[in-house]
Amino acid sequence: MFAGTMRRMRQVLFVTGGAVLAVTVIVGLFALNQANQEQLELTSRLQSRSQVLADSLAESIEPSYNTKATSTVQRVIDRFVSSERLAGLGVFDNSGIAVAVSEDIPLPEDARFITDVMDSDEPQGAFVRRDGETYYTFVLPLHENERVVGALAVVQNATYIDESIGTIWRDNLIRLLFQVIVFAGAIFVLVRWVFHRSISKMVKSLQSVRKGEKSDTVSGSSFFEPLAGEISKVTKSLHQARHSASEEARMRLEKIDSPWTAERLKEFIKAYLKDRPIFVLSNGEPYVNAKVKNKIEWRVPAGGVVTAIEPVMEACGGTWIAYGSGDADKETADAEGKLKVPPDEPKYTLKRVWLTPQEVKGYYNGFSNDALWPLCHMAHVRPQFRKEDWLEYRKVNGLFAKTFLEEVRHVERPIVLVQDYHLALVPALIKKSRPDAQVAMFWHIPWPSAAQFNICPWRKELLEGMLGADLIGFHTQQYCNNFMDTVANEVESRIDLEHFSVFHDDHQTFAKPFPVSIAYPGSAEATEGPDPDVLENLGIRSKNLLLGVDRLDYIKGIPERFRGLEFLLDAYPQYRGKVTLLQIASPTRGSLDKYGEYANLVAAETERINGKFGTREWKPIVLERRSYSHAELRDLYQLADVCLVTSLHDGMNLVAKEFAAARGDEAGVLVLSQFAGASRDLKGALLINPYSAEETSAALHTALTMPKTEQHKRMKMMRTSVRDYNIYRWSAELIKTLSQLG
Ligand code: ADQ
Repeated sequence: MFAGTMRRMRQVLFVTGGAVLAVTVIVGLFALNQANQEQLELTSRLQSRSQVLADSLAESIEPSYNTKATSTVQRVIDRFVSSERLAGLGVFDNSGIAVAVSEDIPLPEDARFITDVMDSDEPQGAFVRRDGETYYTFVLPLHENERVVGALAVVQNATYIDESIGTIWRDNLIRLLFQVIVFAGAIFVLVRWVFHRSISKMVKSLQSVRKGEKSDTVSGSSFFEPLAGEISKVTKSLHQARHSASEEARMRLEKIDSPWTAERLKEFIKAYLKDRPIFVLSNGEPYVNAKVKNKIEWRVPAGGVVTAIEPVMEACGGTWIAYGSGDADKETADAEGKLKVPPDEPKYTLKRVWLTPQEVKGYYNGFSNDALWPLCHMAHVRPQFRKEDWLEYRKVNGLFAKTFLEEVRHVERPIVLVQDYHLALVPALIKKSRPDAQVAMFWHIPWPSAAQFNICPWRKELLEGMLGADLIGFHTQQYCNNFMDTVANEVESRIDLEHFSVFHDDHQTFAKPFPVSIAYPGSAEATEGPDPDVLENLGIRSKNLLLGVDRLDYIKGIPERFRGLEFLLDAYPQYRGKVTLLQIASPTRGSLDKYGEYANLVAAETERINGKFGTREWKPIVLERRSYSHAELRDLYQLADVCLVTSLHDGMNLVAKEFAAARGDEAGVLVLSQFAGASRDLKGALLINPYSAEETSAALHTALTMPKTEQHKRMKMMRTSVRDYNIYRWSAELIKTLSQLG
């Protein structure tokens, strides 16, 4: 707020300063012109006066001069000097030697001035400065029988010319000062209170019209009324266009083959849920507020759950309950931990849950990420089951459930979408207090085999917690099958394999695949080409760009990807100096040792491979250990020849889908791990086993030599599948299935 005011103030001062400068220049030029004219006029008058004087004096002197009566000449001079108040007079012979001069006559320093006048036989004048005074010396040749025999110098004090010019400048400066004060004041007032106020008022009014907080009429001050009127008309047409888009979307609702959009989802939700609000519960929040150099900023954290759910919330509105992890999260939320987001254009409510460091350690770092995450991913990292972590996990799940239950105290049949493995116990906790709530749980990571899940000491409690949901969604049918096997092994229940449901404790839970996706069309689609300087700024000049984008997580197979590249450079030396793998890796879960060690391993492998092949001009791997914005990533997706997704195991992997969505040119090749859920959806990708460097290298070679027509064919296939099953359709199908359950 303060920064905004300062910025506006600077703008006002800038405009005022500019105007003052313009006035100063104009007045300055005007004064200069006036001074020049005055000088010319005064000088010309002085010259003609001197000429007249010199002529009449010459007439008196020439007879005496002819008779060489020096004393007579001297007398004439003295009399003239005193009677005409001259500064001096002098008569010189034809070699320039003084014949008779008045006392202390100021003459030009260059003695040749007088002889030059005689040589040219042309009268001339010159200004002379002496003792702070200015004199004008006019020299006239004297004649005898038309022959120049000497010269007469008439000297007048010309200081008054300087004084007169000085007065002109002084008067003009005073006038300028006065004008500047009046002018600057007027402009300041005009800009600050008339333009600025009116424009701010109009912007505010326009914003509330855009957000639908008021009708279509934009208001401004009377000064801007015509403009405000025009904008109102445009807003009205926009509103009408929105309305007809929404009508169209409503009409298309039942047409299966038309693409899903945010608008269509909105209409669908209206039709299906009437006015029932949607609640989302997840560990991670979509917007984190953090202090950067004493300023509060917000960022969207890197991660698949946020990428998937955010567009749905933007389209449908509702409340998203999540852990507030940013160091400025409390300051930016109200007393209930709530704020409207997205910050730029609020569309739904984010309610933050506050956790203690001990809870974060046990529930998040401990049980969620050090036990469940490795348990569900086959990445050969041993899960750590600690009783104290489990207790915190139970406690925090209870806290999330309680927060939700308070929020829906007055809501009938609330709909809630519980996200991911951090909150497995929440569905049963909700159902226990609110049997009328419709609960869906989405499991964003793989579900392992029953035998693998069996090693978890609290498997039964976890499964029973999940079975509180009416619907459990997984990315693939395989994960649903694994889940059913696990339930059959561990929980006393009846399994209905025909409908893929479980009866447990008089409650039926359905398990279904809903392959998660991204918002496409939407921000994933680029409207303009990538910024070509991006690679130059990273020092990448290679002919071919290979790209990896991941959280720095051991399931993502980053060192394996590097070894695939190493294999390629060994097997096909022709690629040395020609290809660079740009790896964007955002640090994640930093407080867990395994993640620190993994980050070090990735850095060490980068160094090793760069040391092995790199030259002064070229590095095979460029590692960027930071988070990129979605817009920056889109540029890179568009510039890449090959995108590498080599997860050792991955629920879905949205980077693969983002790459396809960004390629409006239908070029580029996706090399994709067969162990990522996305390999089921993206049929145009080159599938690999990431554990085999040889296979990765062979796929890279195929990708780098793939004809354009083949690339187009494959990319088109992938884009069609992402467009047809985008995140809007994903959520529509999930919500539709849930709402039809009872
Ligand atoms: P993640 O494991 O986080 O998600 P993924 O699906 O690939 O993995 O999504 C990552 C998201 O974060 C993408 O939108 C990507 O653009 C972004 N991202 C990754 N690295 C980034 C970086 N360096 N800078 C900025 N953004 C970055 C989990 C599961 C996945 C599943 C999703 C959704 O592990 O298997 O696909 O949830 O269900």
